[in-house]
Amino acid sequence: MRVTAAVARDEGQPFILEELELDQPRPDEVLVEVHAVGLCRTDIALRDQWLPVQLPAVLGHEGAGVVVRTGSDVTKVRPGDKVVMTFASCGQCRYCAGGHPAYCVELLDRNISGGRLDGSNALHGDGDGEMHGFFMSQSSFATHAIASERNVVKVDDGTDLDIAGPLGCGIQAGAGAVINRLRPEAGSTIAVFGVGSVGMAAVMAAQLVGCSKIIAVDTQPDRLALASELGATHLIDASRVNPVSAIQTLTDGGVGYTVETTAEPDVLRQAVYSLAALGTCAILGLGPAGAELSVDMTNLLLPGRTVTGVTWGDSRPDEFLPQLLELHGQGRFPIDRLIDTYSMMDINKAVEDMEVGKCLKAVLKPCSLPVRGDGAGLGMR
Ligand code: CXF
Ligand code: ZN
Repeated sequence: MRVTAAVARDEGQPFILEELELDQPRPDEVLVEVHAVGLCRTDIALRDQWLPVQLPAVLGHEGAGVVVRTGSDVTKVRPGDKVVMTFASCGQCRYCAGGHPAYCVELLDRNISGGRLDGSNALHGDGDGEMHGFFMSQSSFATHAIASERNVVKVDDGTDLDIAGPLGCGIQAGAGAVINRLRPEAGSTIAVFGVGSVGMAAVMAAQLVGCSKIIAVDTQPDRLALASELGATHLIDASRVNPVSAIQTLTDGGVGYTVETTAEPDVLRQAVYSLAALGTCAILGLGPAGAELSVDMTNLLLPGRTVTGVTWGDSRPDEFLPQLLELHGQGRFPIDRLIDTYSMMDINKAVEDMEVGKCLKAVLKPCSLPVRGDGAGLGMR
């Protein structure tokens, strides 16, 4: 079928809206009409080749929509069901079997290669137009997407699809790092470095689990102000003060937990050095290739501090995403406060707004290209 998709053709270049051909779902796959899709920093980082995803590609991995058709083996969903698309995993390795699919042994191959494991793609350009079109088992910067049964999460009929997509990646990552992995005890202290959408989800989760001091660290005053409304008890503007000393003063020597969302090596270092003895720092972001962290073995590590990477909130999405939606429905997890909506036509504006911090989380509404010819002059193919 014909679909309209935002294509990443060249490193660092704007996305281009194009008409492409989408295959029918395979037996274990699902065809989804995409109603809305979040823009994640990883989409931008991969377009810019921080990891070698193959281009041209249709990115997008926070899709929410309605099932149109299912492959013959699919039992989890039916046509008409609302779904959120999330990360892919094999379901069989020891990590998947142990309830940690975000650490699947095939995680990078299934999510970052751009295509299916067998090298095939669900999307194709016209003629010999090669297209990598199964990114994170969805390629959802498009009017329609093919996903695997395993990475669609069925959500309630009443779910607002315009805000649900980011649960598939960024929101799940921030909230899950706290709720599923760090598991701070009620009354404990936590600092969140970088309150973009992922950090904001971590702040909301820290409030949900009863942290007594929730310290938001950022360089943008408007983000800090929102973090305060969403649960942060203390705010640190890292452009004005040294966050490590400020945190040590606020907490009598360091926090029990830190969440690092910026993927900047210097900020990660601050997040590690802000920990009290026995504290744990969770690293969430995709950093520059080859970036390293060096820490003092004796003074920092021997007193029991832990530094750990947390992908997709170490979550089991079929359970965790509906739980987060339930909390949202109760007004206890207001992710709508993080979101600005754009037409897919304006994807490059959304990228720019997110990069300069004008918007925390852009959600794109897919649209079809104007009838061939009308796009002339709009910079579209
Ligand atoms: C990232 C997490 C780190 C590995 C690449 C994907 N998550 C999605 O945005
Ligand atoms: Zn993401």
